[in-house]
Amino acid sequence: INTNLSQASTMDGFPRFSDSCKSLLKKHLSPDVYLACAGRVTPNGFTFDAAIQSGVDNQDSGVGLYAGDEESYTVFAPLFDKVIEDYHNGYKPWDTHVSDMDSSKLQGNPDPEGDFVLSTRIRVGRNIRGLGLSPGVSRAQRREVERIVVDALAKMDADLKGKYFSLSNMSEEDRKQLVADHFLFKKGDRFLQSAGANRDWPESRGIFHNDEKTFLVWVNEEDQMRIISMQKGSDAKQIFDRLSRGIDAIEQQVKAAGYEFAHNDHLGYIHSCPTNCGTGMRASVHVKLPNVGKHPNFKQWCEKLRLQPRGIHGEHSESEGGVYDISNKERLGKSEVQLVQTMIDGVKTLIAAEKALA
Ligand code: ADP
Ligand code: CIR
Repeated sequence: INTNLSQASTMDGFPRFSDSCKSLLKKHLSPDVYLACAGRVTPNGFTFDAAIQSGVDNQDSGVGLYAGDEESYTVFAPLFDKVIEDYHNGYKPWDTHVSDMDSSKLQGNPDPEGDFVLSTRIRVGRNIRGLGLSPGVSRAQRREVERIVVDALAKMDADLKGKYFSLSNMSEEDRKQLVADHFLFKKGDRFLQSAGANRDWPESRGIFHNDEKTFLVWVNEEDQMRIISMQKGSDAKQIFDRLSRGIDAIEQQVKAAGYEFAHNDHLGYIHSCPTNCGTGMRASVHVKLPNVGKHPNFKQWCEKLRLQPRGIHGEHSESEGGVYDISNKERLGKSEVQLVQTMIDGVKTLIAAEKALA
């Protein structure tokens, strides 16, 4: 397999973008970048066409590209580097990423009276080195991931102890309820569908959770693992602490099984979507902002606070009853502690604005 830059590329396959398309893929896929990448393929056989298919099919993508394996980030670096720099606030190809999971450093509560924040959730993604990322994983590798992760989760104890529910055995009613209650991923996401990440659905997918549904792990969705800590209210410190213990406990078991998390000093934890590299962390609140949310400057304010607004059922959904999902936008180049603090401080500012506008 030739992963060499010198392999001849032509513009014959250059994608068409609509005038209204605002994706980072369209913005950064110049003819030069295309010619540098189009003839390349990763050592695992993941092609450049596969990496950009989601953004070509879905012209309303915000980003529009996915990695099929850890090597995609280097083999297709002319495109991935530019998108990463743009999304993660100027992060450069020579920058290094540092992790910090010390929850005792977190300051303050965004809503101590409990009038605005309904619930808080912090998630990270993790993938296992050598087993493909969802757009490029083979069926056998996906089965191996489920086996490793389910074995690891069976060893959780105390408040992290729980049960694994395979999607293949789950009733449609139970599945829908878990999605509606904000615990489980959606089915048939068209962005992941085009990326090839939904092959063999629902095989090898599932969810683990403790009795209280405050510690959850999604298996083989967009990433091999999404590790989640959530609860009602706004005690980010407690949620972060539970998450941190959960990640450590899983990592220990993954190592005992002879594997390791895919990670490097530049990209932090490797994820299938370039928006998630680094910490893979999205710390969010569901918060009542009926006045701020409909203000014409809402999106600009969020951008300035380095926050991302989403709707009530997550990405690509709408707000209902003035409740928004507000989280940190960046995940790379800042530590986990810094990102959760960004969310806490920014949400405090938005709540102050909501009070002023009410
Ligand atoms: P991800 O967070 O993994 O990027 P989504 O944006 O699709 O993915 O969100 C996944 C689910 O988590 C959705 O059902 C969403 O409503 C829910 N969720 C996100 N933040 C919160 C929160 N603070 N409280 C309760 N549910 C939340
Ligand atoms: C898009 O470009 O809009 C989708 N591919 C999602 C991008 C970021 N979200 C994510 O990783 N969950």
